[in-house]
Amino acid sequence: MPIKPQDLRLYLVMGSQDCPHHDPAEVLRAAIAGGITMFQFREKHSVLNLSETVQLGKTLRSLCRSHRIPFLVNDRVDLAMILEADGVHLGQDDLPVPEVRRILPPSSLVGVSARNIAEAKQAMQEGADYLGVGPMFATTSKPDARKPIGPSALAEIRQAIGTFPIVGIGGITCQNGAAVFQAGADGIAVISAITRADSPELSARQLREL
Ligand code: TZP
Ligand code: MG
Repeated sequence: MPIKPQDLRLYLVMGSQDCPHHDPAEVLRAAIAGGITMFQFREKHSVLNLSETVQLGKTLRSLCRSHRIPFLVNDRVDLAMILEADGVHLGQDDLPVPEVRRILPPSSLVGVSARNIAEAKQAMQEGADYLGVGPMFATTSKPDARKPIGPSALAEIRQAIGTFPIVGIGGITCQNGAAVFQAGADGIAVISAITRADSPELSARQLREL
């Protein structure tokens, strides 16, 4: 089943490392109440061991399932299979899309990170369902993030690839998110704007209004 571009509108990316103030399941529950449209489980540089990761993944997976929110896993195709995820999100250094497609169920969604037109076109040719383009702005959630490319780079990618689904990511907030939509994104992906907010629900609601 192809992705519905409206599912990208407000995409929460999160792992336990992103939730210093609240329990991750509570953050996800609040974010769903606030109107997120898609979720990615991204356990990175976390203190959880693998069995704790699976346990947390199952909890988050079941919350998404009961609210019909697509649940994707970052990088880890094995974890995606264990959790019966709706798909995976792959970076440029992760497994190649065609190989991943061979082992995931046929209807799985595969997202790919792209920073420029060449990476975007390659991901499309290899069969990605959507592109994550960024970092839009400076981010503190990804220690190894490259230099921000800004909404103008997303606009150039949009120009080059037509209507293919794109979500912008990196440093997006209520204040700067509108610029990402204006550049042609179908949606915005955020970590800290929701996970580190005093009220993740209110923050999700405000981001949805963009
Ligand atoms: N990929 C590019 S930037 C980023 C990821 C996972 C981090 C986004 O986090 P935040 O807190 O929304 O800047
Ligand atoms: Mg990755």
